[in-house]
Amino acid sequence: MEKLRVAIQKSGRLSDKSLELLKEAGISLNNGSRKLRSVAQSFPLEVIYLRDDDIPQYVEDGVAQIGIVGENEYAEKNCAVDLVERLGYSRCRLSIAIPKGGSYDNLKDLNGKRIATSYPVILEKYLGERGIKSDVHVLSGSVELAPSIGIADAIFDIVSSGSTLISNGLKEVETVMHSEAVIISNRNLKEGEKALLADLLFRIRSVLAASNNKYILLNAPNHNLQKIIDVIPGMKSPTIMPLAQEGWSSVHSVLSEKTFWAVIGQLRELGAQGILVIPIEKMIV
Ligand code: PRT
Ligand code: ZN
Repeated sequence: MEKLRVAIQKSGRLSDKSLELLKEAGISLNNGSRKLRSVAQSFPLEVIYLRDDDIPQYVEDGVAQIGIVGENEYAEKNCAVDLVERLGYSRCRLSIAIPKGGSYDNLKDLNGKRIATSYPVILEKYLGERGIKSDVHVLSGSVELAPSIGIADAIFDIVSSGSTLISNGLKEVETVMHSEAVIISNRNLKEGEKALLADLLFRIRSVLAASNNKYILLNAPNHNLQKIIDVIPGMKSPTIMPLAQEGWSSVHSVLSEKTFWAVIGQLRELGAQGILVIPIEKMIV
């Protein structure tokens, strides 16, 4: 019988959330503590644990049919794999930074400059497309130290909060790409593997949709009912039920996390009362 092999980072910023996602998709693994490999009980799937740098190549080679990596590793390794889903966690950006006292107007200022990075492929593509010729130095770690020890004029690295840059006396001057965890897939899956991947993606999308949405219940004065419905359209349209009290209705709907606070504000202005917001466990879209 076909089985999906999924490559996940062994230990690092992607590991816990990736395992958590599989768990929420109903896939429980037989050994809680991470080893080299674990087998799922309720789904024909096994997980292999690797360094994130190695995952794109293993997926291209078909050692694993799919993998979860940062989009930056997917872009840097430039392997022949497909990006099949964005997962929304481990978000960061990849930026160029220079010493904070340095002057900077635009990318042309980087012509002829030495830039230290662990992501030469992404950087050279970005500079090349814009006609900039810099001297790219590849370092495997501690890139942020390069300017202060005199081996580079600028760096290109991952930024999240920005505090690493600040504590190394650097300032961000260009954001080159945004990254988040993504699922990548081998391009030559067998029919059975494709079907398993489709099933897994269906589950994962239900988990993601649920975490991006909330269930909302509220009491609306009938004279503003249409305006309130316009603010919260819901998945198809909201459910409306009359309240025992004359002139009022109960409205049930689904709200996106992104617009949540803005919508709540509008609902209150329209006279909505008794607003309840409830997490959704799974959302089948
Ligand atoms: O051992 P292995 O090779 O598997 O792990 P790794 O050390 O290469 O990767 P890891 O676990 O550090 O990161 C895995 C992935 O998480 C990265 O490829 C990114 O896609 C994503 N990610 C998200 C980050 C960060 N946020 C992050 N902040 N990866 C690294 N950082 C580092 C960054 O290198 C810099 O030194 O954190 C520092 C910057 O953070 P701020 O908050 O100070 O700006
Ligand atoms: Zn790595």
